[in-house]
Amino acid sequence: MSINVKQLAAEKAVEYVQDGMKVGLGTGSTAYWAIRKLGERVSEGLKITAVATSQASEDQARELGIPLVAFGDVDSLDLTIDGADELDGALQLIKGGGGALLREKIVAMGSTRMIVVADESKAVTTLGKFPLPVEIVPFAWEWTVADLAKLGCKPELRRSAGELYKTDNGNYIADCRFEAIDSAADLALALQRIPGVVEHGLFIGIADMAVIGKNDGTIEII
Ligand code: ABF
Repeated sequence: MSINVKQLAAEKAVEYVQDGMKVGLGTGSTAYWAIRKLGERVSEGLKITAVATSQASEDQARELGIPLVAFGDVDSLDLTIDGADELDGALQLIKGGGGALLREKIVAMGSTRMIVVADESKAVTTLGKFPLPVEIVPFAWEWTVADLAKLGCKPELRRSAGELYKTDNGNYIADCRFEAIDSAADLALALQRIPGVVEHGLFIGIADMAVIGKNDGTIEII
Protein backbone atom coordinates (compact mmCIF):
# COMPACT_ATOMS: atom_id res chain seq x y z
CA MET A 1 0.00 0.00 0.00
CA SER A 2 1.47 3.37 -0.98
CA ILE A 3 1.87 6.07 1.64
CA ASN A 4 -0.25 9.19 1.47
CA VAL A 5 2.53 11.71 2.03
CA LYS A 6 0.17 14.69 2.07
CA GLN A 7 -1.83 13.06 4.85
CA LEU A 8 1.36 12.22 6.70
CA ALA A 9 2.52 15.85 6.71
CA ALA A 10 -0.90 17.30 7.44
CA GLU A 11 -1.59 15.04 10.41
CA LYS A 12 1.82 15.85 11.92
CA ALA A 13 1.08 19.57 11.64
CA VAL A 14 -2.25 19.14 13.42
CA GLU A 15 -0.32 17.93 16.50
CA TYR A 16 0.64 21.58 17.01
CA VAL A 17 -2.98 22.61 17.50
CA GLN A 18 -3.87 23.02 21.16
CA ASP A 19 -7.03 23.62 23.16
CA GLY A 20 -8.34 27.16 22.94
CA MET A 21 -6.55 28.05 19.71
CA LYS A 22 -8.02 30.13 16.91
CA VAL A 23 -6.99 28.29 13.76
CA GLY A 24 -6.76 29.29 10.09
CA LEU A 25 -7.77 26.52 7.72
CA GLY A 26 -5.86 26.39 4.45
CA THR A 27 -6.99 25.23 1.04
CA GLY A 28 -5.94 22.41 -1.28
CA SER A 29 -5.45 18.68 -1.25
CA THR A 30 -2.86 18.73 1.58
CA ALA A 31 -4.78 21.16 3.79
CA TYR A 32 -7.79 18.88 3.24
CA TRP A 33 -6.09 16.19 5.35
CA ALA A 34 -5.25 18.69 8.07
CA ILE A 35 -8.90 19.76 8.28
CA ARG A 36 -9.98 16.13 8.37
CA LYS A 37 -7.63 15.37 11.27
CA LEU A 38 -8.73 18.53 13.08
CA GLY A 39 -12.34 17.40 12.73
CA GLU A 40 -11.39 14.08 14.30
CA ARG A 41 -9.68 15.84 17.22
CA VAL A 42 -12.65 18.16 17.68
CA SER A 43 -14.96 15.15 17.86
CA GLU A 44 -12.67 13.80 20.60
CA GLY A 45 -13.02 17.00 22.63
CA LEU A 46 -10.45 19.49 21.26
CA LYS A 47 -11.80 23.00 21.75
CA ILE A 48 -10.90 25.37 18.92
CA THR A 49 -12.48 27.97 16.68
CA ALA A 50 -11.54 28.37 13.05
CA VAL A 51 -11.74 30.55 9.96
CA ALA A 52 -11.35 29.19 6.44
CA THR A 53 -9.45 30.45 3.39
CA SER A 54 -11.97 29.11 0.87
CA GLN A 55 -15.53 27.99 0.51
CA ALA A 56 -14.37 24.39 0.03
CA SER A 57 -12.45 24.39 3.32
CA GLU A 58 -15.31 26.11 5.10
CA ASP A 59 -17.77 23.49 3.84
CA GLN A 60 -15.46 20.66 4.88
CA ALA A 61 -14.97 22.14 8.35
CA ARG A 62 -18.68 22.66 8.82
CA GLU A 63 -19.42 19.07 7.86
CA LEU A 64 -16.86 17.85 10.38
CA GLY A 65 -18.29 19.98 13.18
CA ILE A 66 -15.30 22.32 13.50
CA PRO A 67 -16.67 25.54 15.04
CA LEU A 68 -16.28 28.39 12.54
CA VAL A 69 -16.27 32.07 13.42
CA ALA A 70 -16.64 35.19 11.29
CA PHE A 71 -13.56 37.32 10.63
CA GLY A 72 -15.23 40.17 12.48
CA ASP A 73 -15.38 38.07 15.63
CA VAL A 74 -11.61 37.49 15.95
CA ASP A 75 -8.80 39.98 15.62
CA SER A 76 -6.02 37.46 15.08
CA LEU A 77 -5.36 33.74 14.82
CA ASP A 78 -2.94 31.55 16.73
CA LEU A 79 -2.05 29.15 13.95
CA THR A 80 -2.73 28.65 10.25
CA ILE A 81 -2.01 25.36 8.50
CA ASP A 82 -1.89 25.61 4.70
CA GLY A 83 -0.31 24.00 1.66
CA ALA A 84 2.06 25.48 -0.92
CA ASP A 85 3.00 25.00 -4.54
CA GLU A 86 6.72 25.38 -3.86
CA LEU A 87 8.87 26.05 -0.82
CA ASP A 88 12.58 26.57 -0.34
CA GLY A 89 14.90 25.99 2.61
CA ALA A 90 14.37 29.54 3.88
CA LEU A 91 10.61 28.92 4.13
CA GLN A 92 9.87 31.16 1.16
CA LEU A 93 6.78 29.91 -0.63
CA ILE A 94 4.93 30.11 -3.91
CA LYS A 95 1.21 29.80 -3.33
CA GLY A 96 -1.86 30.46 -5.42
CA GLY A 97 -2.04 27.47 -7.75
CA GLY A 98 -5.55 27.01 -6.43
CA GLY A 99 -6.40 30.68 -7.01
CA ALA A 100 -6.96 31.61 -3.35
CA LEU A 101 -3.66 33.39 -2.69
CA LEU A 102 -5.12 36.69 -1.52
CA ARG A 103 -7.37 35.11 1.08
CA GLU A 104 -4.59 32.72 2.07
CA LYS A 105 -2.18 35.61 2.58
CA ILE A 106 -4.66 37.64 4.63
CA VAL A 107 -5.29 34.66 6.91
CA ALA A 108 -1.62 33.63 7.18
CA MET A 109 -0.48 37.18 7.99
CA GLY A 110 -3.20 37.48 10.60
CA SER A 111 -1.81 34.42 12.36
CA THR A 112 0.86 34.33 15.02
CA ARG A 113 2.18 31.15 13.42
CA MET A 114 1.89 29.52 10.03
CA ILE A 115 2.77 25.89 9.34
CA VAL A 116 3.14 24.79 5.73
CA VAL A 117 2.19 21.24 4.88
CA ALA A 118 3.53 19.65 1.71
CA ASP A 119 4.83 16.54 0.08
CA GLU A 120 8.48 16.43 -0.86
CA SER A 121 7.83 17.27 -4.53
CA LYS A 122 7.12 20.86 -3.39
CA ALA A 123 10.52 21.39 -1.77
CA VAL A 124 12.97 23.13 -4.12
CA THR A 125 16.37 24.81 -3.90
CA THR A 126 15.29 27.80 -5.99
CA LEU A 127 11.70 28.97 -6.37
CA GLY A 128 10.28 29.57 -9.82
CA LYS A 129 9.70 26.33 -11.69
CA PHE A 130 6.06 26.65 -10.64
CA PRO A 131 4.63 29.69 -12.46
CA LEU A 132 4.08 32.43 -9.89
CA PRO A 133 0.37 33.29 -9.58
CA VAL A 134 -0.31 37.02 -9.45
CA GLU A 135 -3.83 38.33 -8.79
CA ILE A 136 -4.53 41.39 -10.94
CA VAL A 137 -7.53 43.67 -11.41
CA PRO A 138 -9.47 43.19 -14.68
CA PHE A 139 -9.25 46.95 -15.44
CA ALA A 140 -6.50 47.53 -18.06
CA TRP A 141 -5.22 44.00 -17.46
CA GLU A 142 -3.25 44.23 -20.72
CA TRP A 143 -1.03 46.94 -19.17
CA THR A 144 -0.55 44.98 -15.98
CA VAL A 145 0.43 41.87 -17.92
CA ALA A 146 2.90 43.96 -19.94
CA ASP A 147 4.41 45.31 -16.69
CA LEU A 148 4.72 41.78 -15.35
CA ALA A 149 6.55 40.66 -18.50
CA LYS A 150 9.09 43.47 -17.93
CA LEU A 151 10.13 41.66 -14.74
CA GLY A 152 11.54 38.84 -16.86
CA CYS A 153 8.71 36.32 -16.90
CA LYS A 154 6.21 34.94 -19.35
CA PRO A 155 2.82 35.87 -17.89
CA GLU A 156 -0.26 34.00 -18.98
CA LEU A 157 -3.79 34.85 -17.91
CA ARG A 158 -5.31 31.80 -16.25
CA ARG A 159 -8.31 30.25 -17.97
CA SER A 160 -10.83 27.76 -16.77
CA ALA A 161 -13.09 25.84 -19.17
CA GLY A 162 -12.10 28.24 -21.97
CA GLU A 163 -13.12 31.34 -19.98
CA LEU A 164 -10.85 33.78 -18.20
CA TYR A 165 -10.54 32.51 -14.62
CA LYS A 166 -11.92 34.84 -11.95
CA THR A 167 -10.89 34.63 -8.32
CA ASP A 168 -13.38 34.69 -5.46
CA ASN A 169 -12.61 38.41 -5.36
CA GLY A 170 -13.57 38.98 -9.00
CA ASN A 171 -9.99 39.43 -10.24
CA TYR A 172 -7.81 37.65 -12.82
CA ILE A 173 -4.76 35.52 -12.18
CA ALA A 174 -1.63 35.94 -14.29
CA ASP A 175 0.59 32.86 -14.00
CA CYS A 176 4.13 34.16 -14.40
CA ARG A 177 6.75 31.71 -15.63
CA PHE A 178 10.17 32.77 -14.32
CA GLU A 179 11.92 29.35 -14.27
CA ALA A 180 14.20 30.60 -11.45
CA ILE A 181 13.57 33.41 -8.98
CA ASP A 182 16.98 34.63 -7.78
CA SER A 183 15.68 37.01 -5.12
CA ALA A 184 12.11 36.45 -4.01
CA ALA A 185 12.30 39.56 -1.79
CA ASP A 186 13.34 41.84 -4.68
CA LEU A 187 10.69 40.35 -6.93
CA ALA A 188 8.00 40.84 -4.26
CA LEU A 189 8.90 44.54 -4.04
CA ALA A 190 8.82 44.93 -7.82
CA LEU A 191 5.41 43.26 -8.00
CA GLN A 192 4.01 45.54 -5.31
CA ARG A 193 5.02 48.56 -7.41
CA ILE A 194 2.69 47.55 -10.27
CA PRO A 195 -0.64 49.31 -9.63
CA GLY A 196 -2.81 46.63 -11.23
CA VAL A 197 -1.39 43.91 -8.99
CA VAL A 198 -3.72 43.09 -6.12
CA GLU A 199 -1.44 40.48 -4.51
CA HIS A 200 1.13 37.91 -5.52
CA GLY A 201 1.80 34.33 -4.50
CA LEU A 202 5.24 34.88 -2.95
CA PHE A 203 5.00 34.31 0.80
CA ILE A 204 8.21 35.59 2.34
CA GLY A 205 8.82 35.73 6.08
CA ILE A 206 5.30 34.43 6.72
CA ALA A 207 5.72 30.68 7.30
CA ASP A 208 7.31 29.64 10.59
CA MET A 209 7.62 25.94 9.92
CA ALA A 210 7.19 23.43 7.11
CA VAL A 211 6.17 19.83 7.64
CA ILE A 212 7.16 17.81 4.60
CA GLY A 213 5.94 14.28 4.00
CA LYS A 214 8.49 12.10 2.22
CA ASN A 215 7.92 9.13 -0.04
CA ASP A 216 9.90 6.86 2.31
CA GLY A 217 7.35 7.54 5.03
CA THR A 218 9.47 9.97 7.04
CA ILE A 219 8.72 13.59 7.85
CA GLU A 220 11.11 16.48 7.46
CA ILE A 221 10.57 19.61 9.51
CA ILE A 222 12.09 22.90 8.37
C1 ABF B 1 -3.15 26.12 -1.51
O1 ABF B 1 -3.37 24.97 -2.25
C2 ABF B 1 -2.32 26.91 -2.37
O2 ABF B 1 -1.85 28.12 -2.14
C3 ABF B 1 -1.61 26.06 -3.27
O3 ABF B 1 -1.85 26.62 -4.52
C4 ABF B 1 -2.30 24.79 -3.15
C5 ABF B 1 -1.51 23.61 -2.77
O4 ABF B 1 -2.37 22.59 -2.93
P1 ABF B 1 -2.07 21.08 -2.78
O5 ABF B 1 -1.80 20.86 -1.35
O6 ABF B 1 -3.33 20.48 -3.29
O7 ABF B 1 -0.91 20.80 -3.68
O8 ABF B 1 -2.57 25.83 -0.31
